[in-house]
Amino acid sequence: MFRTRVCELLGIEYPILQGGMAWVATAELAAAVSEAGGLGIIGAGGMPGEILREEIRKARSLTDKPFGVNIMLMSEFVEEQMKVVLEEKPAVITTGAGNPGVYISDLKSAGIKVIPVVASVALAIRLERIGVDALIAEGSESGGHIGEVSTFALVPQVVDAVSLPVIAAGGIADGRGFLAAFALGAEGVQMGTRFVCSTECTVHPAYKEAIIKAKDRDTVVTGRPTGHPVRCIRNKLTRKFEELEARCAPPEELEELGKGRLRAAAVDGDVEYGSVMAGEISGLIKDIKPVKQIIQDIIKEAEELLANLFKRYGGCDA
Ligand code: TUI
Repeated sequence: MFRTRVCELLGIEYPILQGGMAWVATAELAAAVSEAGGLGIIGAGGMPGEILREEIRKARSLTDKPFGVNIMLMSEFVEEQMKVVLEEKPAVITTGAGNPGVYISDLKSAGIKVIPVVASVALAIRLERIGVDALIAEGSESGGHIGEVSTFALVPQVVDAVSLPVIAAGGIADGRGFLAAFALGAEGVQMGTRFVCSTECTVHPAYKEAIIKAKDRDTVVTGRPTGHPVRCIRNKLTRKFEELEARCAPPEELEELGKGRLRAAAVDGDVEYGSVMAGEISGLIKDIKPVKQIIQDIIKEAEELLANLFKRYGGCDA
């Protein structure tokens, strides 16, 4: 069940992608997700090209299955990262935080599948025209850098605007979210926060604990005045951002405050003064489990839920 064009395109068993989170989605996590039948994605984030090359080679040593690399288009290393991926040729590139238009033809010529993250219908239409393979429609429930439209509203609008397969992201962490995405017309899901709380994720344990402790209202969006809104778990750093924003501090001051903060949380475990980027669905996540179990549980839950919904609302006498 749930075999879609996304499975065919990527050569994977389950239409589940793991978000390519900077400083969090390492070769170990990506390889574990690919081994479990989804698509693991290395987060290139702010890595220099040669470090990215090592991560790609490490993932290759851990799995024979296809995996991807996410290129964060705001990174200062984008050009060298693109050069490395054109040489190393991972199966798939996802992009985020911008318009990847200028890189598409080189990536396609190298035989790499390209799946950009979009946060608007307009960019989805533009990218379909220039030949990308699928799209990830990411709603504002997501962690990290976000757009303005929620998943529930964005996904069906993108699905109606393009013929390409659409993968839903933002606010999905269990079988209910998975099935809801399919009801909206998606042919796959991408999850970030759920995979942070996996055994194989190499992020600092305090980062995982912060997600597990979080309740429904514990994520906040800061940085709107900079034009780069970011969703994180509320802590001393986000309060500092809120203070600066309340007194209309210049955007450069906000940018300065954010520098190096994701690394501080993810690598050093500074969950007070670091950026603990995580989605609104954090409140639903209560445990750390192996990647394989996360994927199996979601598929099983979605299958049972679909059967129960059909029993209750489908059929002739419904
Ligand atoms: O990229 C993300 N999420 C991220 S990147 C990141 S690293 C970071 N570190 C410090 C500060 C800020 C970021 C953390 N989380 N998600 C994909 C995503 N892409 N969300 C929204 C977008 C997006 C936004 C605008 C994609 C395209 C876009 O288009 C602009 C245009 O030119 O049309």
